[in-house]
Amino acid sequence: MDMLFIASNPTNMSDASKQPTLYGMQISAGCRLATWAANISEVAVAWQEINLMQGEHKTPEFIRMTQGRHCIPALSHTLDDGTVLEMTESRAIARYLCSIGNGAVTTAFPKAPHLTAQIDELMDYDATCLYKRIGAVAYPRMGFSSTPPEEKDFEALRKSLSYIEARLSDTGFLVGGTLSVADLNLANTLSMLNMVSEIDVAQDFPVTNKWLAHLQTLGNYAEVVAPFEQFAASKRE
Ligand SMILES: N[C@@H](CCC(=O)N[C@@H](CS)C(=O)NCC(=O)O)C(=O)O
Repeated sequence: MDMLFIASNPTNMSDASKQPTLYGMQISAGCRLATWAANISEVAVAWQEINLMQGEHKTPEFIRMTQGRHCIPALSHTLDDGTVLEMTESRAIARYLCSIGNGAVTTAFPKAPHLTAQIDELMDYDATCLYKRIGAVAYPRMGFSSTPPEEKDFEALRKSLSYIEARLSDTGFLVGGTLSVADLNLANTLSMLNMVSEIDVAQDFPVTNKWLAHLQTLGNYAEVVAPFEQFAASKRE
């Protein structure tokens, strides 16, 4: 398990020893979300690879750190007063990293709770619906499921894309006319569309397509997604 540092320009952190550590594998969508959020928010994080195939998530220390869940991504962050935050759940980790960072990614609108509610709504939608729908189509193609996708799975995914298309305003963002963690979350999940050649996003969902193209120019998206793109390409061959 090699440790390396993957982001520069620490913000709001008093010294390097207080940098959070992210644990995971870059082909995991949740790990990519956390890494991308840290980069855009200029939070320097240490990266520790946890190779699931080699069982590195089943070590006693990782099981302890994840409170028995042994899942990635996980984050550990020692605060200035010595408090140790150890947590799982990619969306919550992304929110946290954005909230301790440079403010480039909105996580809440303190003066407009109705907008915060929309961030929450969309991220809950990702967790409970969108991710499962795209997973139903993409996971079998990545070798992570043996259930081949059916027409109803494609229809469900199209329904989600129609929903996102309608939720995008002419500001080019999902909520409040500004970049929020909901944009990062949903765009990151939709990176798995590269396994779904049956859906022509550019033609059928042009607003979503433009939004995705813009989001993919932000921060180190290209670098973060590269291992997954390579993996996906190898599965498409
Ligand atoms: N809802 C969680 C899902 C985490 C999850 O299922 N991670 C998978 C890899 S993508 C994992 O760690 N599997 C190994 C295990 O659970 O033992 C999140 O978004 O972080």
